[in-house]
Amino acid sequence: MGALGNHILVEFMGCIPEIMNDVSVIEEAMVNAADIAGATVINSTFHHFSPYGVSGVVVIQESHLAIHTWPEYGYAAVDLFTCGEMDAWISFDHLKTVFGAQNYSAIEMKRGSLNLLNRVDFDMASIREEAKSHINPEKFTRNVWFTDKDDNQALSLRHTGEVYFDKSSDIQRVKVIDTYAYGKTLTIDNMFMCTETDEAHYHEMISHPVMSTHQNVKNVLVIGGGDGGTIREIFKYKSVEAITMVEIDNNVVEASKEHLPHLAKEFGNPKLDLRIEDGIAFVNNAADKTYDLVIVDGSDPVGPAKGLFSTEFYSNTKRILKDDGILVTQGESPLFNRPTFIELNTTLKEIFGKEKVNTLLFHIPTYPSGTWSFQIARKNDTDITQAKEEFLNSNVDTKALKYYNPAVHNAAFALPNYIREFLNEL
Ligand code: SPD
Repeated sequence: MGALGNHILVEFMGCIPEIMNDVSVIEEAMVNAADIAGATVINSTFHHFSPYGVSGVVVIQESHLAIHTWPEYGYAAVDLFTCGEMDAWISFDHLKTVFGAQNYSAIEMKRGSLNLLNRVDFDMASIREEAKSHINPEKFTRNVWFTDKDDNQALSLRHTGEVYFDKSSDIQRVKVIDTYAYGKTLTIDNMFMCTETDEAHYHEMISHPVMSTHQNVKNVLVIGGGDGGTIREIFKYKSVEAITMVEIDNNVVEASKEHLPHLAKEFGNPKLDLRIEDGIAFVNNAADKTYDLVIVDGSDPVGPAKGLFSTEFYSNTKRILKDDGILVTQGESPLFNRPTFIELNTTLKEIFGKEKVNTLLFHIPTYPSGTWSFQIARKNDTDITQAKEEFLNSNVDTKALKYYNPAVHNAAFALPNYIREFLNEL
């Protein structure tokens, strides 16, 4: 007696870790594995999880192929469930090759043994008639998802599976993917950095509140910011004479120049001194009282950006600011990265003084939780919480901006009670 289906449970071991962490390569390999074995692909759904791992399913008319990967172990658990004539061992061979598996084991089992099943009679004729009206989709639907997550929360964006840029170095992995809802998107180490659609929220809010408060910024230091979005905003002010941008990873600059031209438009500005080197070392060695404004436009506190959250780094930024200088730094999320958010605020208050540090909140849908912050520290007593409308009107066309305006400026410094409470500001 036969069975309805055949199920091969596969352990692929010693696989190439980079491939095990690459949702686009895995999706393509799984769809091709189905295809070359003669299956009809109906749909594919794949998720990448930050920092590691991919899960996905290819639904085929003949059942499904599924995968879960653990890149840190070079391991993939694969299910090849088929019925009919399809030979799933062809899919197996294809995946073994693409994944570079050094080792494998497989258990093959029959599913739906006809020894155990009783066939139920039903009206086949009418079902056949109805079936004629169903046609298989001309092109199967792909669902490839990028997920930025911690242990308890995640944000996923569906993308086309197309990867425009993908370079890894000792520093980090930089990618540009194409998301359906937010356009081209820069990711670093599998975390969202900027999307075409909402990058302006971030870059306008890191720039205009501090630029308009200071009112005469001439010399600027940007640490990080290799995508170019921040300098694009800062160069809107006529007073700016020089920007030194210290970006640790040239791949970020390259990715942006090649694929995100709306961000990269000021890289050719002759007032820009772009240095590809470590921002922390640069700040350590910079001369006292040099800058009107220091902007720390870094990524999250893992990998190379970790040192951008330390006491030593911020003591040095204070030292290199002029007496009326201002520091603005990427402050993480009060909802997603609360310990880092609090620690950074506390560190800055210790260094600059409690009254000279302000938290600015803004909305950005593509960062986990959607609520993000900048911490702003001043050396003098200028009030940053009220927009300087007159100055803004005569310097920037705020109506042409996407997110920032004077009312948004004022509102951004209003903190909800729960945040004031954990920042000890109630
Ligand atoms: N979790 C995302 C934090 C990213 C901060 N940096 C973004 C760089 C934009 N220039």
